[in-house]
Amino acid sequence: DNNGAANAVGKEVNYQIIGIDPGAGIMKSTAKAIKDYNLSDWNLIEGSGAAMTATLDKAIKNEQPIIITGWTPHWMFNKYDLKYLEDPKKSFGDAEEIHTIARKGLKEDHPVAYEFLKRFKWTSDEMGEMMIAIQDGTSPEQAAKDYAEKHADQIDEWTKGLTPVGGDAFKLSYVAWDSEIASTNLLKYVMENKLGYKVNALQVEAGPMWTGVASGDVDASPAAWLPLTHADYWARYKDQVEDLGANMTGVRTGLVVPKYMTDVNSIEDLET
Ligand code: PBE
Repeated sequence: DNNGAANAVGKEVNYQIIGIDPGAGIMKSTAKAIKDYNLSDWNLIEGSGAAMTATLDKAIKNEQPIIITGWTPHWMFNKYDLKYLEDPKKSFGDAEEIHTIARKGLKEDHPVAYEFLKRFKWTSDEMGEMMIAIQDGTSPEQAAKDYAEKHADQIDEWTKGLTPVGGDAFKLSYVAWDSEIASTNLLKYVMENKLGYKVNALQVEAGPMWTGVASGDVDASPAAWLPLTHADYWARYKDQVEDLGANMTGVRTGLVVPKYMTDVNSIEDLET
């Protein structure tokens, strides 16, 4: 629709949507939203998760309008008053989950790790505890230790009856998205301190995260957002990986703005 508010907001933010790394699924979903909602005047800006949150922080300090690609769980929703723009055309899907994926043959080669990774499942609030601690300056390693100590019962459930191994090497891959920094560091902590593994957590881009597991170079990753966000990667690699199931349900991606942008409530409002 052609309302004045939408034209105003486009001008105010220079028709820019502040994105993250180009391999992220949310960048593909945003490109789809730009088509679905006829936002041909708009540009999706590439960057990184860290650059996006730095730009957001600056805008909020100056109470300026800004549109970002956002997702939950994320500490930014605790730190700032933000809202998702409604997405009536479902460009960002719904009922999204985070899955753990493993290389073929993991069950035979590392049955203890395999069973642990299958059991690993937590909530968005739980991940939020770790994410906020890291954002407040705790190192990811220390945040994982603190989480594991505070949630000892949960860690016991994940590791119950599993006999620790004697220093086997294990490779995890993840992307430097704040949510995945938290999950990967927790897995590394538990596998090293409760299950006797020596874990190498490789920080990579989204494409290599999938190809690493598909080729067998990497043992597993807790960072597959399905069914929509990583739909392209899943379509390409589903026969070369094993899906160990959801480690978190009820996650979400979309376009996000500060709540003080009261004139903009739906992606439809961005149409010029
Ligand atoms: N994210 C966070 C990722 C998955 C995790 C939503 C930024 C993405 O691929 O878009």
